[in-house]
Amino acid sequence: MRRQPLPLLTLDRHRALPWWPLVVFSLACQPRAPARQPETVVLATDYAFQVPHEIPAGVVVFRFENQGKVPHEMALGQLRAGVTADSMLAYIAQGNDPGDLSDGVVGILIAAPGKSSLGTLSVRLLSGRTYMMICQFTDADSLPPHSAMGMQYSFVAQ
Ligand SMILES: [Cu+2]
Repeated sequence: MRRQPLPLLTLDRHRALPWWPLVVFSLACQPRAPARQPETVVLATDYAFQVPHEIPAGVVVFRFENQGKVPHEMALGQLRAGVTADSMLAYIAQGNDPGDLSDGVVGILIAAPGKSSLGTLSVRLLSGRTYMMICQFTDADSLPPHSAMGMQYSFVAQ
């Protein structure tokens, strides 16, 4: 016994499938451009960071603007769970390696004087975790790093 083709697949003059469902389906399946994340702007001055008061957990896109007269960096690190910014600073002040209390550097942005960083830093911040940003640049070998002159900032992602 020979099978008859399924009626839906039969294309002839009398049973032509309408074309518009295919167009609607193909338009619905088009890849969409990802939603653009708003940027969180971190300002650098000589010698401090200006950061929004609250930084939410989740994906955050940082942009770094240098309003100072010397180059600055924003090196962002994630502290180990349970480590506070104060305990980290005390640990560093004792001459210890900050890497001992950190999960690592999340990323670094650099900006020339009066300029914005050429790129942005997209980070997935974990809720309740503490992050520190520092600038380790120095203006001269005889001077301390900018972090010791005030360029350090910590926040807890909410
Ligand atoms: Cu700096």
